[in-house]
Amino acid sequence: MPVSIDEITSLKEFYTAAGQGHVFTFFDDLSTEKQQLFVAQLKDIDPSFINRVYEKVTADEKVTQEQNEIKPFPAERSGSILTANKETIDDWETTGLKAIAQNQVAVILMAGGQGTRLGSSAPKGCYDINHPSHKSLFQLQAERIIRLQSLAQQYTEDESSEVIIPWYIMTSGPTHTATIEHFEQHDYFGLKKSNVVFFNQGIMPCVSYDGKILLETKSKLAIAPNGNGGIYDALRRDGILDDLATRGIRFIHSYCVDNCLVKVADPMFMGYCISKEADCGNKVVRKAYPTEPIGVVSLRNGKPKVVEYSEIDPSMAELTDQEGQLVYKAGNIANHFYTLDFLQRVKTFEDKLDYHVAKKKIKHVDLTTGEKIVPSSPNGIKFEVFVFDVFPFTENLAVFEVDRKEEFSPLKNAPGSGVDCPETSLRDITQQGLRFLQNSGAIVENIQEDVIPVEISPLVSYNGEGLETLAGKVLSAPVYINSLEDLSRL
Ligand code: UD2
Repeated sequence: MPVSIDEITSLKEFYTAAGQGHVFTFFDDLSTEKQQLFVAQLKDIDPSFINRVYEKVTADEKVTQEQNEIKPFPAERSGSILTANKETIDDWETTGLKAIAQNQVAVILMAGGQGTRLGSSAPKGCYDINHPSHKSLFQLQAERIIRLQSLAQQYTEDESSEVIIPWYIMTSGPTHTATIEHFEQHDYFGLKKSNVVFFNQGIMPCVSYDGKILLETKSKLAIAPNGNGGIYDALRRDGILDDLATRGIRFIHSYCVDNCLVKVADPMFMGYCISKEADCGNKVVRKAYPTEPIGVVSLRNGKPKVVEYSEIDPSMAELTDQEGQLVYKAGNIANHFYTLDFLQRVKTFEDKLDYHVAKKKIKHVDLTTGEKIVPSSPNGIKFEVFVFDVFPFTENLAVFEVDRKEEFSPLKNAPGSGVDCPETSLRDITQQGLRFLQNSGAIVENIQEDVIPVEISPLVSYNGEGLETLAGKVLSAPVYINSLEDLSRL
């Protein structure tokens, strides 16, 4: 139904009273159709809320680190796969697999980021790191779910019952349609469509450094996804919490899209957190160098907190102990565990979650000339909530240290940049494939420098298991095992 003049007048008054009336600068010259669309966008946003967020984040920037007592997260409160004995690790894994077998585990993928550093306009999950099979990151993750479902089958009480790990994928405006199209084109990579659920995170308007909402065009506000912490609100708003409850899910693994080594629904991590009766959990790796772009888990005023790499004070990041090790070394890799109860509880403290400032280059329209401006340096602010900002509100956060080389190879930067880029992703997953073969007792010969020596499909092995038949065999590279049939031929 067309919007009435009265409605437009009161909307103008609403924005003007909040000091944001400039968004109507070009309104009267727009076509009726554009006016209608613009009004629909403006009605969805509360300008005084944007002002409050802006005032809070700019005030928070002035709070110095000294005013908050920050300490490293105590090692004795973390579990570590690097130091635990085999029996303990096996126990964690069995606990996790049993929960999966009882269909109590779901996975949430945060895939709403725009991947600007990588320089690709497609969603990051569609990225092909140039694996021989040219699988996308989404496909690697889907195949790990399929394999894990079949590994957990042996723990079901009734062998005929189907193990399902439902996969919830959070997208944002810029990634939503292309993500769904990618799954449709690939027939959901062998997963049942009904067990893959897409949901859309929220948005926030972008503002200038003095807090004024920017116009992307004369009839549209400049907006951006509201950060991966938008997950909590989106889960509730889009009915995902209800769907989890209906399916009988108790434990959830969430993770970020751009890590080719990610252990989706990792039974060891799930089992560790379940055995600790944690409400929330976080995986960490040892931070490699002070400026590595990962957050560090610490304690702020006694409460667990991730200090993000974009906000850490350099003196804190560089601090070393007597052995020369980084003091703040518990590096966050964006892999989180939650109980469903905890996710349901988030609404009780959600209004206390902080917004963070990301200073970005924001395309906008000049209000005086109407000209489109494409800035070459940051000119405004995007507001983001971080997924880990719920940690201070947890009752029992489990921190779980894992082996970086087996679990973390982030894809952040453009090809050729040498760090956290497609080449390092391919190198790390290939090295892992070689380790899987060597650990199973196979010998790989004829490795040539210019040929990728190994690819093992996650459908064949999730974590190096399932390759026992290769013990003692001499294999000539390249060894590409794409299916159980390929394996049986070796
Ligand atoms: C994230 C972590 C950082 C470290 C690093 C490891 C946060 C806030 N920071 O930093 O501490 O663990 O990853 O790789 O988690 N995303 C959304 N919606 C958004 C923004 C991001 O879904 O609005 C997703 C994005 O698609 C990705 C994940 O969140 O899967 C992490 O986003 P990022 O790559 O921008 O995070 P980064 O590398 O700055």
